Amino acid sequence: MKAFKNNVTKCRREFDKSVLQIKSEKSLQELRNHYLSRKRGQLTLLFEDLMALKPEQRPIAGQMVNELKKDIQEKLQSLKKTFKTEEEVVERTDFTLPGKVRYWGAAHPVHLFQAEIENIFISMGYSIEEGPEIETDYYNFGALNFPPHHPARDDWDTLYLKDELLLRTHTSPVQIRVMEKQKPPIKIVIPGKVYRKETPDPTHLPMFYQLEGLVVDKGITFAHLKGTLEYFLKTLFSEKIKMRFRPGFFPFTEPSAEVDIGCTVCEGKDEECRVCGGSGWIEILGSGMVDPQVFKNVNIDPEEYTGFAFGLGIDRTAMFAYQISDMRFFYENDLRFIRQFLLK
Ligand code: 2NM
Repeated sequence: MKAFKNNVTKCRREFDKSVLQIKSEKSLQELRNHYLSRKRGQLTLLFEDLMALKPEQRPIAGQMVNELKKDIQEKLQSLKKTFKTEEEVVERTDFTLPGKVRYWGAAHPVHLFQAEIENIFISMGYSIEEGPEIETDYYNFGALNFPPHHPARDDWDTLYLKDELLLRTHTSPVQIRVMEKQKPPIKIVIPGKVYRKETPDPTHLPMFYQLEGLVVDKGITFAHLKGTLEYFLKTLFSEKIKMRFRPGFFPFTEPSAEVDIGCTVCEGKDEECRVCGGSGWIEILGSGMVDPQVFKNVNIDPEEYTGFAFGLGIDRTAMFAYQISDMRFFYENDLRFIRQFLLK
């Protein structure tokens, strides 16, 4: 009886050990056969040994073997279940379904275009300057020679915050700040957000991007302005682009000129062109020679120094360059739109 008991314990120990090695349904089946096979299974052998015991010992011995058998069956059953669930998961995965698409971010087209413009000016020796978007009335208007009741100061165009504070309507206040601090020669471009009280439509936004430039040195003439802007526009658009200078007016430059380029869409051939309105020309830049009064405001002697300045809307110009029909597309944050410009 003692030897029989030892055999049962040994069998249980061996089973407990082998069950830990089971990694597949196949090895599970092999283990089941080894213990529960009717012909040569370990339990069958134990039952055979049991018959060799004295009749009065058999019930207790039988109980021991039955308990072991039950434990082995339960353990094998639960193992089988874990394999089943793994199998079912594999079966339920439909690899023909489209994967989860993760959209990654992209450089914004307006910023890409801004970088393109900046690089042209960097190649000409300009440096990039930035300044605050909240400005005082003086930096946005006064120092730039706007008379006190100039219509641009009207609430209609300018977003006032409180008292003397407003959202800058152009980046020119940065030019004033630089000229106050830095002696000529000055050769800078200033990109940044500007604000105007506008209702959004295909060509107007209450916030847009501008890039302005300023050159101040001894002997700077309108010829420098013209040559610089011609080189800039030909590099940005194409060597073949048509250009024209028209007289214009700004309080801070004298003389002033508007710069047009030949329409990039219809090339002047479509009388009903939606981009140029049939005129064949697109207004692209404002420019001029810095007014002597502006120099006086920042303590630069206009008898010693002259300079030119210019400005353009980055998003507006990007619209022509990329032939986008509505400037609002830039700010709808639709990745399908924004990601198109990655490779340009
Ligand atoms: C423009 C057009 C023409 C300009 C002038 C100045 C300053 F500060 F020197 F007076 N800054 N920017 C200027 C001149 C800007 O943008 C359409």
